[in-house]
Amino acid sequence: MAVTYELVKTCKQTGARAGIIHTPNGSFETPMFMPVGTLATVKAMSPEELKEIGAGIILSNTYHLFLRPGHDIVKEAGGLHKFMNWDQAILTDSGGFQVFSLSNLRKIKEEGVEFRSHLNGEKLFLSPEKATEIQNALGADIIMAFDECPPYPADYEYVKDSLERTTRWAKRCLDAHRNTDKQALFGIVQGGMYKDLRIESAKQLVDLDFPGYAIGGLSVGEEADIMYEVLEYTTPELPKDKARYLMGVGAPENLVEGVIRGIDMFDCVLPTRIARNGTVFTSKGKLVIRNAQYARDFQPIDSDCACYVCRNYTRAYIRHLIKCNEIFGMRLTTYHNLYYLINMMKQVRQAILEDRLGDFQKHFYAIRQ
Ligand code: PRF
Ligand code: ZN
Repeated sequence: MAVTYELVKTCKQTGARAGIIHTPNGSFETPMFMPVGTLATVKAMSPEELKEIGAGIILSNTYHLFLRPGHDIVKEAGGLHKFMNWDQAILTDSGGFQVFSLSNLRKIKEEGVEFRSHLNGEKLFLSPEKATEIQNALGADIIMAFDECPPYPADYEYVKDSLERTTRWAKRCLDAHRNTDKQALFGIVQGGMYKDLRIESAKQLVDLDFPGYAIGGLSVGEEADIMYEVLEYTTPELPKDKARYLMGVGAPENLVEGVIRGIDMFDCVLPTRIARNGTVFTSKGKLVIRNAQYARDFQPIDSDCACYVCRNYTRAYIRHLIKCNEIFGMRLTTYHNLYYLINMMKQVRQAILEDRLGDFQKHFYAIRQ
């Protein structure tokens, strides 16, 4: 198998999992947050910096690389790892979600999705076969099935039809996959916020025996408690010896709650996106560095953070750079936010190993303002 999940420990306080995921481009410890490199770059970060902060895997996007520069060019370069000079693991999302969130005028048919490029309006088509072919050309270690992420809210009948189509599409992705020894294809559980539909979706995908499973269709505008509830009844349906990935979730408290409900991997543009407009994570909660109150604040972003940025730069300086739209300001805030999440996950993993994630969770909320 191209990718295997090794379960190392289950926390006695919470049931959370500590593991290791082995891929052809190295192993990484879980739970893990994956930085997003949509266009074959994690905005403002070099591969060397990503390694320095402990990112063992990054995520990239089929939809974007299909539009620009085209998967043929990435393939000609020797694949995505070589193209972007990243020698550790990569996961590509299938485009299933981006087609719905970014493109215009999409038409969903059994065959696939017709849509117009968000860049130039060009008429394009993605199907399970096409999304798999593109991901085979890009060569990521983990690739995703082509799915439909229904909007929220959506009525029961719509979500039921949608998840059943997503299962048929998942089967077509498996049949189209040409590189099973080097790339693991993960299935994506859908089913909206309906318990029986989530369970139906999970059972259908587990029957297809994917090497790993994602939970899609969450963090689409629902309350956090609803997301937690969906996780509570969905993860028990998934095999214990395979990785579970919660797609598009990246707020610190959502990561802690997701891990407690059995999730191993997360990704989200949130830490990098908010960093570029000057919002940073700290152990006491989010801080908007643009605010006037930091103009003469010569402390680091987070005095509990050991990152390069917090060891060398002040809030006042970073605020100045961000206010002036200086590139270096965005590099510093991005570096800190990614370090913060990856380091938080390391602490979560250590707490799992020592059967005290419940205590960690209490302390995590207690110090937030
Ligand atoms: N499907 C895919 N990618 C995704 C999602 C999904 O449902 C989400 C939902 N939050 C984020 N990214 N393929
Ligand atoms: Zn820091």
